[in-house]
Amino acid sequence: MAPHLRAVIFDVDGTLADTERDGHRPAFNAAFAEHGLDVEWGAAEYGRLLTITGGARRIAADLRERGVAGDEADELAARVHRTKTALFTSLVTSGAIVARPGLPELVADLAAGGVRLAVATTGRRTWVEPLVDRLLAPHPVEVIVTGDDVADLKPDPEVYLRALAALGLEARDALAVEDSAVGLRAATAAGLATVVVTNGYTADQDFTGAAAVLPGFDGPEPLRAQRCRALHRRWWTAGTATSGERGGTA
Ligand code: XBP
Ligand code: MG
Repeated sequence: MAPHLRAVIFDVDGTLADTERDGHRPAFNAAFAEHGLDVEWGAAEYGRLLTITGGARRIAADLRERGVAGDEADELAARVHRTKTALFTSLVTSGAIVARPGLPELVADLAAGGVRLAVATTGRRTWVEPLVDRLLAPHPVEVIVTGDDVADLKPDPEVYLRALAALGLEARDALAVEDSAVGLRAATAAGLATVVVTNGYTADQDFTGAAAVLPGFDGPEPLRAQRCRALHRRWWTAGTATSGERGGTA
């Protein structure tokens, strides 16, 4: 039987909004300063650090690189990350973070077509909930799974598996939307067809296995509900194709 698209599960950072370079990064830097640390992540350096998912893990890895011992790095990272989370939450509630162009139209179209909405992110619930509310309201987001809810962060599939379980759906019933190779790996490992919408940090990454790789939601062929359905169906019906053939730029 042909697959039927019942839900779209969105990643948050880089997908719903371009949060990383001018949102999370300055919040991390301000937190370092508040804790008296002489650390400032530049835009290019931050891009490299993004392969380490989860803010606390990212800070700890950088502190270890700078010679801070293992346990001490983890404890200091946890404290700095609490400050960063508070700062970034204030940024979110100030309304400074806006949706990527075309996202509101896609979400409205999905909701109008009866496609359920969910979120699967590495970020912390404290800021994820108000951000999702600001960017996706008035459309109901039934399920939000965050970095607080999982034992293992992306590229582990746990966040997507939990989202599917909470929706009561199989992987075949849903489509993931991601911006990064790490996110694609997580969604693919959960068995999901995945559309990648790239951004400045991720455009050159390897997206083999994606249902499509797009530079944005808008463009000559904007991503809307009908195209999501077509890409989802094609990915599943090309089930015997190699992951390379499933990728591409449709
Ligand atoms: C992106 C991440 C997060 C953010 C920072 O997650 O890896 O760590 O960079 O947020 P996704 P936190 O793309 O899955 O949304 O500081 O709250 O971790
Ligand atoms: Mg992302």
